[in-house]
Amino acid sequence: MSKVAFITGVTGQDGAYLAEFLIKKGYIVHGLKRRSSSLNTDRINHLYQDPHVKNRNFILHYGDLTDSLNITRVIKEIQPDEIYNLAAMSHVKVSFDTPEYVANADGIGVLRILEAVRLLGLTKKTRIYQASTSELYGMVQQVPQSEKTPFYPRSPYAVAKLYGYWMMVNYREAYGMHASNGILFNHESPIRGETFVTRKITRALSRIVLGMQDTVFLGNMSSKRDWGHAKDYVRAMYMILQQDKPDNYVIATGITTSIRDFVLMAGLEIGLEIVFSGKGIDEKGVISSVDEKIFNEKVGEEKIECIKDLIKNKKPIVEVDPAYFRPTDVDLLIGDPTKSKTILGWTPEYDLKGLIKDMMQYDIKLMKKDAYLKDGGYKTFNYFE
Ligand code: NDP
Ligand code: GDR
Repeated sequence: MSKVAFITGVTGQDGAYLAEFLIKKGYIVHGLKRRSSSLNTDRINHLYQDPHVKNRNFILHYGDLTDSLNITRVIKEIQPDEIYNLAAMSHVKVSFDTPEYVANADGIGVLRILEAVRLLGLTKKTRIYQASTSELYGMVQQVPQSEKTPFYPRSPYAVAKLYGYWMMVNYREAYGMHASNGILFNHESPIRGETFVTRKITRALSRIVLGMQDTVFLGNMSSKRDWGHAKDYVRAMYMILQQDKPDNYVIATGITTSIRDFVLMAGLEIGLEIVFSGKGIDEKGVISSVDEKIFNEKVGEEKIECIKDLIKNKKPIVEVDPAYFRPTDVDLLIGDPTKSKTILGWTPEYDLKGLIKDMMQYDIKLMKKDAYLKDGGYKTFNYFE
């Protein structure tokens, strides 16, 4: 008999990778998707199965984490062996604009799932994974951060996630439920949301070298993140639910890098050397040189003259816009993954260089497609914030 998994947030970055991973493992995967005025299933279209096909192993349900009746009904119908609660309004900056909604979806949403499982009498059958986050550490109390580091959340998003974290612990202790928290540090990929900083950078650099955009505006470039690849991190989620006992696990690489250095590394990936000068909101990044061999191989020699012009004119390609500053930011995150390494046996396959290579390759190709459409007189999607 195949195991049955229920993934909330299946249309998101992690949901898409996890659904693919579990289907390959032989699971029947059910996913919760929100109704939206335009299709929002881009990341999972390759997994889609026509509802008229018999014995489907990927099934979508309409729903929303803010609707208890919906969540309870869907769980009743599915009777899942495993629930992965990945749904959330996951953008930290946006959570300052929509704090009440975030408390409802990201915080109370977790309670709705736990209560549904309890009320339906599934506490012994259903294991639950909660997408907890390194944002819980906020103003960090220890470096590096482990499962024992005290939390100090710094955004409405992180405060809502803190509620969800402790609800998981409480239901585990109160009702003996197999309820686990993965405290995941930032993880990215070619299908990362376009407004998170890594993807914003890889997309913008790709557009700049193809002559489709002049500048990328960023916020706080000095903050540091412990970045991994989402493919490695969804594997950790699965491993957490295969343990006999529920627990909390930090998933991280143990290496931290500033946003500024991410820009430099993304540039080097396609042969560009970028240098920064100036301080605060006057900081700017320009291309100082190009490795033609790498550039021609990764982008294409037809664009080399434009790059030479950018170098000659010293035209800034990176600038600061305070609109992207947060009322309170998280300056430094670096995880200690010792527990997940020793107990789960989890180790990441990608390092940051490999992650950036994957993202740049994807975005160069994507933007070349856009440029081609534009040149042919066709409309392209608007991807801007
Ligand atoms: P995304 O933003 O890519 O995906 C979020 C998913 O949640 C989308 O499918 C979205 O649907 C769905 N969603 C949002 N609000 C609701 C709601 N009210 N009801 C139902 N579904 C909803 O996030 P990621 O894939 O990057 O992250 C997955 C989870 O892991 C999130 O909970 C995030 O907070 C957490 N996390 C992420 C980390 C990261 O670095 N990526 C690190 C640590 C934790 P739609 O497509 O319709 O918008
Ligand atoms: P984060 O990711 O807040 O860590 O949350 P994000 O990529 O948004 O920001 C990382 C850091 O970069 C700085 N920054 C910018 N951020 C954005 N989005 N846009 C910019 O232009 C920009 N310039 C600088 C930010 O200030 C911040 O310091 C992600 C989400 O996936 C959460 O859901 C998840 O819980 C955490 O990672 C772990």
